[in-house]
Amino acid sequence: MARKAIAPIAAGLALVGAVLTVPTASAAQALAAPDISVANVQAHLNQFQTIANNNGGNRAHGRPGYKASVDWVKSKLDAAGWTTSVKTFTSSGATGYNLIADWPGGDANNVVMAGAHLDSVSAGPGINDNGSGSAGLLEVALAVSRAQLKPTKHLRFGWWGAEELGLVGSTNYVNTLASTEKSKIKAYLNFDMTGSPNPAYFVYAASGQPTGSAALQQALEEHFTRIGVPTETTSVGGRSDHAAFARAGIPIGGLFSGAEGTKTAAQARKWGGTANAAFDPCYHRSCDRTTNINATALDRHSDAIAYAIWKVAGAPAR
Ligand code: DPN
Ligand code: ZN
Repeated sequence: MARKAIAPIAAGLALVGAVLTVPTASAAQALAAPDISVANVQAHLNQFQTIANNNGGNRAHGRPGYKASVDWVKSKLDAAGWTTSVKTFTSSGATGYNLIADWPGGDANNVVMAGAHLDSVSAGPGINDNGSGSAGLLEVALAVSRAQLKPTKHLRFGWWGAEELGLVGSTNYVNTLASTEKSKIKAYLNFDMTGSPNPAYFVYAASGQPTGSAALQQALEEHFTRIGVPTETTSVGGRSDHAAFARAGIPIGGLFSGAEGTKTAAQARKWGGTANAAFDPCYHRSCDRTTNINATALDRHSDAIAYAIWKVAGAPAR
């Protein structure tokens, strides 16, 4: 979304609903989360780039490149056996679209959601922001299908519209859900920017969020720990689509490889890359193209998404 600050989430909601149980470490050892193919994720990014190229250079809300992105992701999910629906809303005089996908099965009263915004800014194709999170989540959805996963909990993924106009799609989704449906959602994981060219490895801080969850933070950190990549926590506040879920009292977590912020010397020592330079110098610019992706960061983040989803949804060991 835009870089403008968003009204802080009411502090009074702190910790409401933040109780969440996930399997213990020993159960995690038996996790059979797949290694997500970064080549497949990159192929999805190439598709987003092509869609932008064919539609005036962007995939922005209200522009044809956004709807084309929705149609393409939906077709992949439908072919893989997900149950999809497109929910419309209106923003700035244009129709917006959220794409919702349910994996059949699991406890319908115990829903684990994950989401990524699918729209770009109008200035460019939005490949890192947020083709990266959208493509990673799509490839994890396809991996769920390949595994014919039978998780304990019900899995639902969302690709949000009009995030860049002020978190409009995700807010519309949460605010139009019946309260009984809202109360079934036990976790929301957000993936907004996961392939930054000068990457960070940030996990949303449980303590920095109104309903940040230590269990979700840990599930998101665990893959990085196993591959020996240090993470830092970050307080993303209300800057992405988790915000509406947090306001509704739903435990949230997420991953973030950095935007306009500057990498410190200490961060460059532990993560490589360039100190005193932006994590993503093409943030919200026309140069946010497929060339604006660090493949190693994209790979690690996509694997971490799969790991966390397998773990939080209670996927059985093979
Ligand atoms: N979607 C971008 C933004 O809201 O400015 C990137 C971002 C995501 C920034 C998550 C902070 C946290
Ligand atoms: Zn974004």
